Amino acid sequence: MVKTPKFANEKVFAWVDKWNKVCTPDKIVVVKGTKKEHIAICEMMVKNGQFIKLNPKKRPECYLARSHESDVARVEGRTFICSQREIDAGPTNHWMDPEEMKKLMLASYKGCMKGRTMYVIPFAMGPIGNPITQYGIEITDSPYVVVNMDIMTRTGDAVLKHLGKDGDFIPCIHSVGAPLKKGEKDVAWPCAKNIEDKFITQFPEERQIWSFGSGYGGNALLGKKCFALRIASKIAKDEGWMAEHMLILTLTSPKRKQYHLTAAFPSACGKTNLAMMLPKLKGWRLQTIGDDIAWLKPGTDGRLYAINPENGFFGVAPGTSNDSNPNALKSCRQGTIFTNVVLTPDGDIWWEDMGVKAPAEGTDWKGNPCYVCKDDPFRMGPRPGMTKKEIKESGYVAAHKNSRFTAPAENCPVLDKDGFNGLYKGKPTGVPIDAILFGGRRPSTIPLVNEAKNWTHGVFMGSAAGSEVTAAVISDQIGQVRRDPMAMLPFFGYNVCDYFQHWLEIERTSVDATKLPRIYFVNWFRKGKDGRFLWPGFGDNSRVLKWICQRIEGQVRANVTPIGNLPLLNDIDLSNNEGKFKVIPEDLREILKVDKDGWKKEIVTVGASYDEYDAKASKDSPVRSTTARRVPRALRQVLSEVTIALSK
Ligand code: GTP
Ligand code: SPV
Ligand code: MN
Repeated sequence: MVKTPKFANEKVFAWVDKWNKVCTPDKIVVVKGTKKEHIAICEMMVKNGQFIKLNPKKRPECYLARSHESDVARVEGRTFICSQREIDAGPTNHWMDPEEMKKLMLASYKGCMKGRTMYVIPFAMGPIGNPITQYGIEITDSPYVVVNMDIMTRTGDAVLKHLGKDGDFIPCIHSVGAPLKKGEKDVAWPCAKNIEDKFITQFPEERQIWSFGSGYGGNALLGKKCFALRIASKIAKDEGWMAEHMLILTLTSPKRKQYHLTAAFPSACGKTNLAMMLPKLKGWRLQTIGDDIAWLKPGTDGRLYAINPENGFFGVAPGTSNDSNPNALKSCRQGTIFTNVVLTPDGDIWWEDMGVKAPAEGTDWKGNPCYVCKDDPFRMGPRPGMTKKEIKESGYVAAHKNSRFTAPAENCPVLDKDGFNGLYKGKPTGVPIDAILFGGRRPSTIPLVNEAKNWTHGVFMGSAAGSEVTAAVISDQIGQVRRDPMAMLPFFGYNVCDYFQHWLEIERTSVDATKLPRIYFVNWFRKGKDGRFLWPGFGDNSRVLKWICQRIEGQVRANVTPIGNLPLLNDIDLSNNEGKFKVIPEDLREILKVDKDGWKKEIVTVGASYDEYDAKASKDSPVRSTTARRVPRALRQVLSEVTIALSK
């Protein structure tokens, strides 16, 4: 066994020592968090065949990784909330008794790092020293995880220094689950190939994270979904704040008034795009604070203040283009890790809908050759000379649908540096939030934008959110609409009904509830009968954000309907309506209507999701001891009010 290194913090030492004994690595490296170290690990991975170095003239300090085919997205079926009692994990989570889970996983971890290096990553979720920031120690045997964590979080010595002798942190253990025999050569993407051998486990009471068998994204970069959402949502509930799957942005009006908005959309439903959007409306300026996670705390004035706990973007590559999201493309110009995209012959990268012509030949995400399509220079196929139709029918994509870039936030040309550093008017409070948006991919029924009548109605809207399942998760239900309350379905660290109650408590316990953000529901994804999008989206979404700001200022009236407050047709600013994508006025009329029949069905399925949550609670604890175990009465009340209003 190798010797456990010394740490000033006894708890850090104990965590590392424990796993050193279990995992028996060949070597232990404590991550310093310097650029030199980052590059050295990347270059070592190039030597080992785990990274491809991209052309430094085109993409300085950028690398490409190709994952194993079994390891391309989050695995919700293998994700567990192991609270002491099943009821505390709630009806939406997979649960197992914590002691049983530990026994099971310890057997997997035994000797799992043989032949490998154990890295110890001290990391911060949030700017180091900010009062909202929390800290973690991730142990991992994946150098890919180390360099991705370097980008996605603040890592290294500065964190250990901040922790001092007895600072607290969230202990995290991760292994790809692929020990090496003596002399055995490593593969390009080590992982446990059987899905049943992968575990993504949260222990919410102990505040620990154990992950095994996957090296990809939210399964392995434990600061992100496991910590900043699942564990943090539980801490937030206990302490009276909120950990949400939300982007944060700063919007400045032509009159220079600043607004801060957050938006919760499910995975691959447009957070990164909205967070960096280039407004089509002249005079409006948008800046990015975060693109995936927000931690919100009630301030002494009753407002909610938000920070982005992350330090980089783990963004969906396909679809990212100069037309859709130029600022994301610019964020990938250097120091970026690409995973599962196409490699071009000149050492650059390519993906579907990048808005860049495909090279004649390239290498697809599986490492196989791919070729430009015969009749569409923006597509690639697995054989030379294929037509667009042939490629489409084969279902082939050259870049995986959930291929991603890991880019440093500091690369973003429109980063709101103060907000990103947790500062507002020089103080480390985070930024005060004016509006919270919910949304999802809904081809029908849900209008372009809908304002909640009050906080409780807004919580209802969030609880009723639904979306088509995307490739961000390994699932056989991609494309089907599922309920995804607050875009948190895969990320609740506790019982969803308690989570709803917690949202309601935020208002009840507020020192000044009139200062809470207004709540809106948006849908950029309405489709016509012909399958075409009825709204151009992207930069045109600024038209909706302007309306929201005008509502906040009381400058425009609304169409008060049974489902909420909708814009009057003429209040959506259609200036500068030109370019590749345009708003078509008839379509706009369509997506601002209340589709009564559609809504009657919608509301029934919302009720059915509530019933499902309640049924599970009844099964687990037949005695109705606390209402918090069930969908809160206040939300049932809104449901019946909307139902009655729709029937009139
Ligand atoms: P995660 O990183 O998985 O949480 O995803 P995300 O919510 O950040 O989604 P992202 O912004 O990466 O967008 C995912 C996909 O949605 C991309 O293919 C985008 O092109 C597409 N998309 C984003 N915004 C819009 C929009 O306004 N309209 C349309 N039609 N598509 C959009
Ligand atoms: C998501 O799925 O919401 C993501 C990607 O942001 S992952 O980090 O893999 O969860
Ligand atoms: Mn996300």
